[in-house]
Amino acid sequence: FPDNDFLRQLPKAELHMHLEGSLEPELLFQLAERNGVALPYASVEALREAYQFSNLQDFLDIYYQGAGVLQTEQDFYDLTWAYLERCAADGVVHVEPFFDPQTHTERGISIATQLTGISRALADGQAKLAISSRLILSFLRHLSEDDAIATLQEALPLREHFVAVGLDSSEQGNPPEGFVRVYEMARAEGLRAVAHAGEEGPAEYIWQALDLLQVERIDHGVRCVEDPVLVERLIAEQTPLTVCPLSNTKLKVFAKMQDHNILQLLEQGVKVTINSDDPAYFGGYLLANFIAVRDALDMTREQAVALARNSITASMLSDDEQAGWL
Ligand code: ES4
Ligand code: ZN
Repeated sequence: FPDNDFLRQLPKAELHMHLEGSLEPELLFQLAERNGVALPYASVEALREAYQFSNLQDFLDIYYQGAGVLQTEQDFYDLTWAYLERCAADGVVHVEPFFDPQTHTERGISIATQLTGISRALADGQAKLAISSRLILSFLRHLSEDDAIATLQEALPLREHFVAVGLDSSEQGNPPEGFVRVYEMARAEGLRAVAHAGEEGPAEYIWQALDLLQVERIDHGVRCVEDPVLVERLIAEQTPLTVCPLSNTKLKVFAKMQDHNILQLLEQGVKVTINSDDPAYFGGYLLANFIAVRDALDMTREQAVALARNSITASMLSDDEQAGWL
């Protein structure tokens, strides 16, 4: 089985992570102090102890509360830069992170403030760490489609900073069919499209994301197994699934890592990748996710190589850019 160094040195891309989900308790406390924000936790340790979730909504409540300390352009820079340093340590060569603009515009922080801080860190990541990146603007599905459209309109003048749109937050009861217009508008602007589907929601939401939103990747997608016809389609079209093993166990999508279906999907021919989702909340960054899958599911070297390779070929890098890592 592949040892940690073997997994670290494999060139890997991370295609599913939320920048706000890489806010470590230490930085969260620092930013709270810097910005004069009162926290309902006495210490870094007390905050970490609160990171016990029984489902997605449990997590989202604490994640949105944590994001409240992010206020200035420098805060968004520091958040993004800390993530990129973790990537460098894990052998991640390319990242396609999400940011959730509505989490911050709701608090009076402009998309320009968010995007300039994030972009400056991503540019430094390329210059100083040789990590390439493409940023994804993600809509919150618990808010209305009109709110998503207003968000897209506010972001379009900063169009050069992001390449795609995504859809995240509370999945059940907020199906993709509610966001057809905003995805149409985004695609008309030349933006690419992905969406979370089939994490807690049913296989039907994966069909909708593919057929109605015309996404090129499904974020999570692990509930596809409940519909064999859908699995056949994902294999035939080689639609990537950006799977997040530690996230899925922390949020009880699977009771334990031994129950996770990622290697079954890989062996069936589905183009699955490994990702960290919200690494500060779920117990580890990309390498920790590879290690957790190896340890629980006896991942072979060949499977590790295939997963790393899938992360490159499922990325939004051009064929020429991908070729350098294959
Ligand atoms: C998320 Cl794990 C997960 N699922 C849906 N939306 C999210 N936003 C941040 N993490
Ligand atoms: Zn996610």
